[in-house]
Amino acid sequence: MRWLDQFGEAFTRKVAHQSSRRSVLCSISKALVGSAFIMPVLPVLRNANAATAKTDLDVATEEELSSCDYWRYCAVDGFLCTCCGGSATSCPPGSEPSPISWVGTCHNPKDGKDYLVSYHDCCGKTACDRCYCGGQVRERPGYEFFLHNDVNWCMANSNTIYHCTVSTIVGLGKN
Ligand code: ABN
Repeated sequence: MRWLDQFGEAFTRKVAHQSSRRSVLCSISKALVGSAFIMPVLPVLRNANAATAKTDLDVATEEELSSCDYWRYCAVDGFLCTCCGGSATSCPPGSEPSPISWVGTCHNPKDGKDYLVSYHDCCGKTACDRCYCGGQVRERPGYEFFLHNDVNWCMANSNTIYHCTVSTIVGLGKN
Protein backbone atom coordinates (compact mmCIF):
# COMPACT_ATOMS: atom_id res chain seq x y z
CA MET A 1 0.00 0.00 0.00
CA ARG A 2 3.09 2.21 0.10
CA TRP A 3 2.71 3.06 -3.57
CA LEU A 4 -0.82 4.38 -2.83
CA ASP A 5 0.52 6.66 -0.09
CA GLN A 6 3.20 7.94 -2.43
CA PHE A 7 0.74 8.46 -5.25
CA GLY A 8 -1.65 10.31 -2.92
CA GLU A 9 1.09 12.51 -1.57
CA ALA A 10 2.40 13.32 -5.07
CA PHE A 11 -1.07 14.11 -6.32
CA THR A 12 -1.90 16.35 -3.35
CA ARG A 13 1.40 18.21 -3.71
CA LYS A 14 0.79 18.74 -7.40
CA VAL A 15 -2.69 20.12 -6.80
CA ALA A 16 -1.39 22.30 -3.95
CA HIS A 17 1.32 23.76 -6.23
CA GLN A 18 -0.99 24.42 -9.12
CA SER A 19 -3.88 25.98 -7.24
CA SER A 20 -4.31 28.51 -4.48
CA ARG A 21 -6.64 27.99 -1.51
CA ARG A 22 -8.68 30.89 -2.80
CA SER A 23 -9.22 29.32 -6.24
CA VAL A 24 -10.34 25.99 -4.66
CA LEU A 25 -12.83 27.79 -2.40
CA CYS A 26 -14.00 29.80 -5.40
CA SER A 27 -14.64 26.64 -7.47
CA ILE A 28 -16.54 24.97 -4.60
CA SER A 29 -18.73 28.03 -4.08
CA LYS A 30 -19.43 28.31 -7.80
CA ALA A 31 -20.56 24.67 -7.85
CA LEU A 32 -22.81 25.23 -4.81
CA VAL A 33 -24.41 28.41 -6.15
CA GLY A 34 -24.81 26.88 -9.62
CA SER A 35 -26.56 23.78 -8.29
CA ALA A 36 -28.92 25.92 -6.23
CA PHE A 37 -30.14 27.52 -9.47
CA ILE A 38 -30.21 24.37 -11.55
CA MET A 39 -31.82 21.91 -9.10
CA PRO A 40 -35.29 23.50 -9.00
CA VAL A 41 -35.61 23.43 -12.80
CA LEU A 42 -34.43 19.86 -13.29
CA PRO A 43 -37.27 17.63 -14.46
CA VAL A 44 -37.02 15.40 -11.40
CA LEU A 45 -39.97 13.38 -10.17
CA ARG A 46 -40.84 15.23 -6.99
CA ASN A 47 -43.13 13.55 -4.47
CA ALA A 48 -44.27 11.03 -7.05
CA ASN A 49 -46.65 9.30 -4.65
CA ALA A 50 -48.54 12.48 -3.79
CA ALA A 51 -49.00 13.32 -7.46
CA THR A 52 -50.31 9.91 -8.43
CA ALA A 53 -52.02 8.79 -5.22
CA LYS A 54 -55.72 8.26 -5.91
CA THR A 55 -58.41 8.74 -3.32
CA ASP A 56 -61.36 6.40 -2.97
CA LEU A 57 -63.43 9.00 -4.84
CA ASP A 58 -61.08 8.90 -7.83
CA VAL A 59 -61.45 5.17 -8.23
CA ALA A 60 -65.18 4.91 -7.50
CA THR A 61 -67.62 4.78 -10.43
CA GLU A 62 -70.53 7.24 -10.85
CA GLU A 63 -72.85 4.36 -10.10
CA GLU A 64 -71.09 3.56 -6.82
CA LEU A 65 -71.08 7.22 -5.79
CA SER A 66 -74.83 7.45 -6.44
CA SER A 67 -75.63 4.43 -4.29
CA CYS A 68 -76.51 4.49 -0.60
CA ASP A 69 -74.33 1.39 -0.22
CA TYR A 70 -71.15 3.32 -0.95
CA TRP A 71 -69.11 3.00 2.26
CA ARG A 72 -68.70 6.70 3.11
CA TYR A 73 -72.49 7.22 3.09
CA CYS A 74 -72.98 4.80 6.01
CA ALA A 75 -74.54 7.41 8.30
CA VAL A 76 -75.93 9.91 5.78
CA ASP A 77 -79.52 11.06 6.06
CA GLY A 78 -80.58 13.01 2.98
CA PHE A 79 -80.28 13.28 -0.79
CA LEU A 80 -76.83 12.49 -2.21
CA CYS A 81 -75.38 15.61 -3.85
CA THR A 82 -73.76 13.30 -6.44
CA CYS A 83 -77.25 12.88 -7.91
CA CYS A 84 -78.07 16.60 -7.69
CA GLY A 85 -75.41 18.30 -9.84
CA GLY A 86 -72.71 18.29 -7.17
CA SER A 87 -70.39 15.53 -6.04
CA ALA A 88 -69.88 13.37 -2.96
CA THR A 89 -67.90 16.22 -1.40
CA SER A 90 -69.09 19.42 -3.11
CA CYS A 91 -72.43 21.20 -3.14
CA PRO A 92 -74.22 21.76 -6.46
CA PRO A 93 -73.90 25.27 -7.94
CA GLY A 94 -76.28 27.71 -6.26
CA SER A 95 -76.22 25.96 -2.87
CA GLU A 96 -74.02 26.50 0.16
CA PRO A 97 -72.67 23.93 2.64
CA SER A 98 -73.94 24.08 6.21
CA PRO A 99 -71.32 25.02 8.81
CA ILE A 100 -72.74 22.41 11.20
CA SER A 101 -73.02 18.73 10.42
CA TRP A 102 -73.67 15.20 11.55
CA VAL A 103 -70.70 12.86 11.84
CA GLY A 104 -70.43 9.11 11.51
CA THR A 105 -67.70 6.49 11.49
CA CYS A 106 -67.69 4.41 8.31
CA HIS A 107 -65.62 1.39 7.37
CA ASN A 108 -63.77 1.52 4.03
CA PRO A 109 -63.70 -2.10 2.81
CA LYS A 110 -60.90 -1.34 0.33
CA ASP A 111 -58.26 -0.43 2.95
CA GLY A 112 -59.97 -1.99 5.97
CA LYS A 113 -59.87 1.28 7.95
CA ASP A 114 -62.57 3.25 9.76
CA TYR A 115 -62.98 6.93 8.89
CA LEU A 116 -64.75 9.81 10.57
CA VAL A 117 -67.13 11.23 7.97
CA SER A 118 -68.84 14.61 8.25
CA TYR A 119 -72.25 15.03 6.56
CA HIS A 120 -72.93 18.64 5.62
CA ASP A 121 -76.21 19.70 4.10
CA CYS A 122 -76.16 21.94 1.04
CA CYS A 123 -78.56 24.80 1.50
CA GLY A 124 -80.37 27.51 -0.44
CA LYS A 125 -82.17 25.48 -3.13
CA THR A 126 -85.32 23.41 -2.99
CA ALA A 127 -84.96 19.73 -2.03
CA CYS A 128 -83.17 17.77 -4.74
CA ASP A 129 -85.41 14.76 -4.17
CA ARG A 130 -83.02 12.25 -5.81
CA CYS A 131 -80.98 9.41 -4.25
CA TYR A 132 -82.41 9.58 -0.75
CA CYS A 133 -80.36 7.63 1.79
CA GLY A 134 -81.52 7.13 5.35
CA GLY A 135 -78.40 5.79 7.09
CA GLN A 136 -79.00 4.95 10.73
CA VAL A 137 -75.51 4.03 11.91
CA ARG A 138 -75.43 4.77 15.63
CA GLU A 139 -78.45 7.05 15.23
CA ARG A 140 -80.89 7.33 18.14
CA PRO A 141 -84.57 8.34 18.01
CA GLY A 142 -85.59 12.01 17.65
CA TYR A 143 -86.08 12.56 21.38
CA GLU A 144 -82.32 12.08 21.81
CA PHE A 145 -81.76 15.15 19.68
CA PHE A 146 -77.95 15.19 19.60
CA LEU A 147 -77.78 11.55 18.51
CA HIS A 148 -80.40 11.91 15.79
CA ASN A 149 -79.44 12.58 12.17
CA ASP A 150 -82.83 13.39 10.67
CA VAL A 151 -82.09 17.08 11.12
CA ASN A 152 -81.92 20.03 8.75
CA TRP A 153 -78.33 21.20 9.23
CA CYS A 154 -79.13 24.26 7.12
CA MET A 155 -80.74 25.72 10.24
CA ALA A 156 -77.67 27.93 10.79
CA ASN A 157 -77.47 29.18 7.18
CA SER A 158 -78.99 32.48 6.03
CA ASN A 159 -81.09 30.44 3.59
CA THR A 160 -82.28 27.40 5.55
CA ILE A 161 -83.82 25.50 2.61
CA TYR A 162 -82.30 22.01 2.41
CA HIS A 163 -81.11 20.73 -0.99
CA CYS A 164 -78.77 17.69 -0.58
CA THR A 165 -75.96 16.26 1.56
CA VAL A 166 -72.21 15.88 1.00
CA SER A 167 -69.90 13.45 2.80
CA THR A 168 -66.36 14.57 3.63
CA ILE A 169 -63.74 12.57 5.45
CA VAL A 170 -62.41 14.48 8.43
CA GLY A 171 -60.03 11.90 9.82
CA LEU A 172 -59.25 8.33 10.72
CA GLY A 173 -61.43 6.63 13.28
CA LYS A 174 -59.96 4.49 16.08
CA ASN A 175 -58.32 1.77 14.01
N1 ABN B 1 -79.84 16.30 6.98
C1 ABN B 1 -80.77 16.15 5.97
C2 ABN B 1 -82.15 16.58 6.36
C3 ABN B 1 -82.60 17.80 5.95
C4 ABN B 1 -83.87 18.21 6.31
C5 ABN B 1 -84.65 17.39 7.08
C6 ABN B 1 -84.18 16.16 7.46
C7 ABN B 1 -82.93 15.74 7.11
